[in-house]
Amino acid sequence: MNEPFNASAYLLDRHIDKGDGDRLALTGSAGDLTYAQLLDRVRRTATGLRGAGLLPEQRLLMFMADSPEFVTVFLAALRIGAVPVPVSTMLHADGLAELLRDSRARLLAVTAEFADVAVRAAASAPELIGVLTGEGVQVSTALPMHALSELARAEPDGAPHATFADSPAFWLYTSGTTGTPKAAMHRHGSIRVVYETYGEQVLGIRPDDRCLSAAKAFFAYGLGNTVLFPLAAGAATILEPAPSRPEVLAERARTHGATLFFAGPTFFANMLRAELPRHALDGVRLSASAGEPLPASLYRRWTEHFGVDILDGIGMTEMLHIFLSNRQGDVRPGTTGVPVPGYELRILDEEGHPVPSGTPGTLYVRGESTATGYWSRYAASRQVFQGEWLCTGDTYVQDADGYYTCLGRTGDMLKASGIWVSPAEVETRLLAHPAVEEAVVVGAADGDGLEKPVAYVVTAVGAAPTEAELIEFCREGLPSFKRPRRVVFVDAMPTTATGKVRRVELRAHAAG
Ligand code: 3SK
Repeated sequence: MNEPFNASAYLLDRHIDKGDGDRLALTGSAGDLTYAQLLDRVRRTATGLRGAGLLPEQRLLMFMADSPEFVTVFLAALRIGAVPVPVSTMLHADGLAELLRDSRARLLAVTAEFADVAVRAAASAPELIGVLTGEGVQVSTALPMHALSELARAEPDGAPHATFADSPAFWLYTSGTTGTPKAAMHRHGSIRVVYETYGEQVLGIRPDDRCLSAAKAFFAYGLGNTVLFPLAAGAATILEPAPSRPEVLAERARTHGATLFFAGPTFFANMLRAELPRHALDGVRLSASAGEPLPASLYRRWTEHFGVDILDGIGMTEMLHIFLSNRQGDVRPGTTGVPVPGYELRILDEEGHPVPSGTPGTLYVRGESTATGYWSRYAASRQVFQGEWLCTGDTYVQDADGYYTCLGRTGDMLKASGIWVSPAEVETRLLAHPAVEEAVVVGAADGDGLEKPVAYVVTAVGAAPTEAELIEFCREGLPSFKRPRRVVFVDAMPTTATGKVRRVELRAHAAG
């Protein structure tokens, strides 16, 4: 039902109405804000955004570090019915300009770290009418500039704009690992959906929690962890504007009392590599992983070292957050667990028929947090949003107990000797070798033009395995046809802006 609903009021005013205004909402290096203080800032900034010319449903691009300014701008835009669009702070000026033009944004908000790039991009965005600047921004542009600190001195606005649960709320750009960026459009109501499903029923988030995320808030994963879940629960979020590094986050966790810690597999691996002390995350009651499958070996090493459990899950920007996850007390390492309550999954073969358990196929999901489509991308929307179902493009298999395991992107599967080979299976075997730190397997044509597995390997510090040794190790632990025919040693894997391995690049190299 499309009932009146404003997500900003849901995340803030609701707590004040319950008498929780004095509870801590934001903490971190920029200081603390209670719910009442944050709401006051948001209401003033809402007035300021209107004054800067932003109307309901118009876009405001956010090129901002995780900070009180980020949270304030995001919530103030939602409050007036406008559409905040947080984008990756790793973009260069050309990429940012492309998103400004694609979204037809009217305003661009920027924090000091990214101001140079932002003003260069703003010059190539003809529909922009102003730039909102965070603390310490020195640069200037031909456009009107509005300091966020000034906007926050405007008169507090009255009631939130009369949006509905189905009103456009915010957009998040996604490009997968190959394609051009597309904005997934989310509804106000989806924020409540992801909180009541994954937030409450999987994380079990409580008002006394403090959330810390290595994934930044411009990613869907980070936005949920850093803004949506903690504020929906009346809990606190720990904001870290600096790039995520293991030592920095461990220190932040200690000084600000993190109880929930969110990251992706690569970051968990980096934390182990950083040789942090065992007690570094003592106050953390639970961790969550997403972005790519968490190998069982990494899960075991991390949980043994830090003594904190990790719930591995999978989400998509198009679904806003995680819809398949392991559960506390029931983690099956190496699997992605079972559907989050509120979501339905099915695995289909190439003809669109459901496959029996044990047979791989493409994973589809349906749930109430699905984006309404991609902005201005009709063909791509029709491919991905198929009625109520969304095609994830991931190959999954469900075991007899109902647990789901990722076998890679549908396009990542390869055939060797005419039989499907899951790169993940070969990678898991390679990772079991003590000299292997990271492994990625792709398909490449051999001398006969037949596809065979090729492994890319980052070796453990001080180890120097030979190619023959690793191939033999795989032959011993796998059906022989699955063994890599070549092993290429690399210093680091090529990754996308969101830290996912660029398999497409490795495939091109292997073919090369
Ligand atoms: O990559 C994921 O697993 C993910 C998780 C939550 C939200 C968004 C994404 C892409």
